[in-house]
Amino acid sequence: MNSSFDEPELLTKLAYCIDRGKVNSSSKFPADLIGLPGVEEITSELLQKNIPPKTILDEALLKGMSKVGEKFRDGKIFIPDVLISAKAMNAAMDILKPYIVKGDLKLKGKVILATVKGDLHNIGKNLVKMVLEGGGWEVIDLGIDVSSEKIIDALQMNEVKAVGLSALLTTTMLNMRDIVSDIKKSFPDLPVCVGGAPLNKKFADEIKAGLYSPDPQGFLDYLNSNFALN
Ligand code: B12
Repeated sequence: MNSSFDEPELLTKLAYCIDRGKVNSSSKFPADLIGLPGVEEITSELLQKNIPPKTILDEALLKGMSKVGEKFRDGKIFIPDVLISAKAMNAAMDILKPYIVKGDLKLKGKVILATVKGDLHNIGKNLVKMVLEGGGWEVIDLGIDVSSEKIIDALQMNEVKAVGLSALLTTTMLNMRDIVSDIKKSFPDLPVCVGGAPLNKKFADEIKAGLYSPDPQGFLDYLNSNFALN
């Protein structure tokens, strides 16, 4: 479907579709956009017009997702809204994937995420993953119930800018303490960001994590402002 808009207008529309979670013209959601082109059509049209994938990523997809992250942080939208936008973002990234594989489009860097040993809660960690990926970062998701050894193995195999750890139980907060300490023994300068409902800055300072954010956006902002963007 060719919507015959010019490039800046298409980029703005694409950012809006990410923000609203509009995947394609057949999507039944959002109701007020039924029948209109979504991220799939607009991303393809921009590529057909020879707009560089990096422009599409920076000027539309990341702008749209950053709005989503900020609204979620400010309590203006809720988990289902983030999931819907993440679905739209993934649809666009699927179209851009061949350019990433070819090396035409570089992501900002790699981050490891894990829910700590003993803890099976992954909803919060998955939201962090979506927001970071939506922000242009490559996430190595080690999953739930993750040991220090698994994280250190992954760190040895990948050049990573930071690690994010999640814990939802007061009991597994203690495991988080050990994991942070193990990571810091092998990688003293690596930023480790901790999060999860029972945590606070005081605890993060006590376990010498270095970084605490109550929400995904805080971690994304940290990464974006501390590591050179390509
Ligand atoms: C869903 C849930 C489960 C599901 C998990 C399913 C899944 N796939 O995740 C299941 C049923 C498996 C479960 C099991 C248990 N649960 Co449970 N669970 C919950 C529940 C209802 C919601 C948690 C959740 O997903 N919240 C939504 C997410 C989005 O919030 P979040 O994780 O905090 O993440 C946000 C931020 O904290 C932050 N964040 C999170 N991680 C990170 C990481 C970084 C790096 C950053 C920057 C930010 C960040 O970003 C997110 C978005 O803002 C909570 C109660 C509640 N209302 O919170 C209890 C709760 C966490 N569970 C609890 C308990 C006790 C258990 C069990 C021990 C129950 C039992 N007796 O078996 C088991 C433990 C299993 C285990 N070993 O982990 C207690 C914990 C009490 C405590 N203080 O320790 C709670 C608080 C319920 C209660 N009130 O008693 N649980």
